[in-house]
Parts: sequence; C-alpha cells; structure tokens
Amino acid sequence: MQFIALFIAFFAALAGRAYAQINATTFNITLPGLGNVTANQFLSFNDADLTTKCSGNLTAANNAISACTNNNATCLCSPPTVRLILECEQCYFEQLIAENRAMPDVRAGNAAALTAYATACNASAGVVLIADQTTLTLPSNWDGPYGQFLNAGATVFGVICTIVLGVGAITVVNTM
Ligand SMILES: *[C@@H]1O[C@H](CO)[C@@H](O)[C@H](O)[C@H]1NC(C)=O
Ligand SMILES: *[C@@H]1O[C@H](CO)[C@@H](O)[C@H](O)[C@H]1NC(C)=O
Ligand SMILES: *[C@@H]1O[C@H](CO)[C@@H](O)[C@H](O)[C@H]1NC(C)=O
Ligand SMILES: *[C@@H]1O[C@H](CO)[C@@H](O)[C@H](O)[C@H]1NC(C)=O
Ligand SMILES: *[C@@H]1O[C@H](CO)[C@@H](O)[C@H](O)[C@H]1NC(C)=O
Ligand SMILES: CC(=O)N[C@H]1CO[C@H](CO)[C@@H](O)[C@@H]1O
Repeated sequence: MQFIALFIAFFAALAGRAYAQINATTFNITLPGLGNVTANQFLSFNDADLTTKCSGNLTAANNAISACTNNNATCLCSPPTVRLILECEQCYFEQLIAENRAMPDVRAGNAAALTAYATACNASAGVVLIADQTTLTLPSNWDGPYGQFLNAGATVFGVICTIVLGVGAITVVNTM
C-alpha cells in the first residue's frame, strides 16, 4: 500500500513539474497599470471604434500571433510578427490623433506598450528589438500637439504655469 502511495506521489510531483514548465514559457507582457497580458491580449481591448477602424491591421497581427503556437517567444519576437504588431499600434495611434481623444487603454497606440513588448522579447526570447521596430511615427497630416508628446519637463512647466496663474487670480480677487 505504502509503495503504491509513494509511486503515485512520485508521478504527481513529476506531472506538477511538467505543468509548471509549460506555464513558465508564457510570454508575459507587463503593462503599466494593467499587469501581465499574453500576446493574444496585447492588441485587443474594449474600444469598438479603434478595433473596427483598424480591423485590417488587427486581424493581420492577431493571425501572426496565433500562428506562434504555445506562445513561442522566438516566433512572437520575429521581425514579421513584430512589424504587424507595430502597424496595428500605428493605426490605433493615427486614429486617436485623427479623433483627438485620449488613449482608452494602455495598449492603444502607446509607445509604452511597445516598449513593454520589447522588454518581454528580451526576457523570454533574448531578442533585442531595435528602436525602428517599436517606434510610432506621427502621421504626415499631423497639425498640432498631442498629449503623448508632452515630455515630463513640459508637463511640469505647464502645471506650474497653471498654478501661478491660478494663485495670481486669487490674489487679484483678494486684494480688490
Ligand atoms: C510569467 O509570469 C509568471 C507568473 O505570473 C511566471 O511564473 C513566469 O515564469 C513568467 N514567464 C516568463 C517568461 O517570465
Ligand atoms: C508578470 O511577468 C513578469 C515577467 O515575466 C513576472 O516576473 C511577474 O511575476 C508577473 N507578474 C504576475 C502578477 O504574474
Ligand atoms: C496596416 O497598416 C499599414 C500602415 O501602417 C498599411 O500600409 C497596411 O496596408 C495595413 N494593412 C492592412 C492589412 O490593413
Ligand atoms: C518557435 O518559433 C521559431 C521561429 O518561428 C521556430 O524556428 C521554432 O521551431 C519554434 N519552436 C517551437 C518549439 O515550436
Ligand atoms: C536584455 O536583457 C539582458 C539580461 O536580462 C540585459 O542585460 C539587457 O540590458 C537587456 N537589453 C535591453 C536592450 O533591454
Ligand atoms: C499552457 C498553459 O497555459 N498552461 C496552464 C497554466 O496555468 C493556468 C492556471 O494557472 C492554466 O489555466 C493553463 O492551462
């Protein structure tokens, strides 16, 4: 009896290891404020407008991701797959600019999301993506500032200006 119990325990432990190993190969993309997503969750989020308008690029990218069976990181980080993902992000980015609205999701046309993808490629496949593979470019018809391009310095300066103007206005009112 004891022997059989040991025997079962031994195989259960082996099975547990195999299970853990399969899971350890998961391609984790760690997104700021959202946590880990898998590659097939990377381009799909709840914004029907963007996902419809970019459906051509989205389908092409998701087909390439699905073709990388078992989250094969080498395949997910290969130049053709990465290019299709970038094209989809670029489409989201241009749509947001055209509609002049904020990102509805951290994955929507966001340089930080592409950086997170590149980090996952390095961590899971040892593939280092070059900047050109992950950089969003402004559309040729771009004609004004867009929030994403305010660097930290400009944002801090803007906030300080607003505070100074606000305090000034209150002081003016108070001394009248
Ligand atoms: C992905 O995250 C899980 C924990 O959520 C971890 O067990 C696994 O090792 C990670 N995979 C990689 C490739 O870092
Ligand atoms: C997210 O993925 C990273 C990188 O693989 C891993 O170190 C971390 O444990 C994961 N976090 C969670 C909550 O699964
Ligand atoms: C995807 O977007 C690129 C431009 O970023 C475009 O040239 C290409 O035709 C699009 N592909 C599909 C399938 O819509
Ligand atoms: C992972 O993908 C690469 C490149 O696409 C391929 O050469 C390799 O055989 C794949 N590995 C597995 C285990 O499917
Ligand atoms: C890739 O990962 C290695 C080891 O984790 C690290 O030393 C290196 O700086 C990373 N490269 C990039 C470009 O992030
Ligand atoms: C391959 C794979 O994802 N295997 C399993 C990893 O772990 C979760 C639960 O923690 C399972 O749902 C997956 O099937």
